[in-house]
Amino acid sequence: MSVEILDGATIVNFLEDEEAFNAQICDRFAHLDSDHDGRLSYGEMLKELQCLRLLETHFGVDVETDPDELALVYGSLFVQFDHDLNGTVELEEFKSETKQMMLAMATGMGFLPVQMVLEEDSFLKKAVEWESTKLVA
Ligand SMILES: [Ca+2]
Ligand SMILES: [Ca+2]
Repeated sequence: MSVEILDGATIVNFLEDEEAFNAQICDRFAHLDSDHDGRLSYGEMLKELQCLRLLETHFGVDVETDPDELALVYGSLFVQFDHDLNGTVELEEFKSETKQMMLAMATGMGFLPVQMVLEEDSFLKKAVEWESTKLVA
């Protein structure tokens, strides 16, 4: 975990650099796909869903602590990724949904820099790192 300052533009610029974004998506997907069958089951997605949930709490959404409620939240997030409803999340689904979510987040953030606590391997952290390498280059 680290504290970073970012704004909507950081995220949008990162998403627009398709090469950098795709590389991160493939990385993340391979990392989550622990049985290497090329698709993410609910169990494999759970870690990612928990990160997303954590992010939502940054944006003022109530934190549900009831395990049953949480299971419902994760279930509905999973279905949001699983566009063809075949019970697993494929790379393309993972990519397009992650992109949508990050865009929504960027829009919500606007262009005023905000301070956020970021997980080391989260996409937002990658976006910040990506931006700092751009600035140095
Ligand atoms: Ca898998
Ligand atoms: Ca699917």
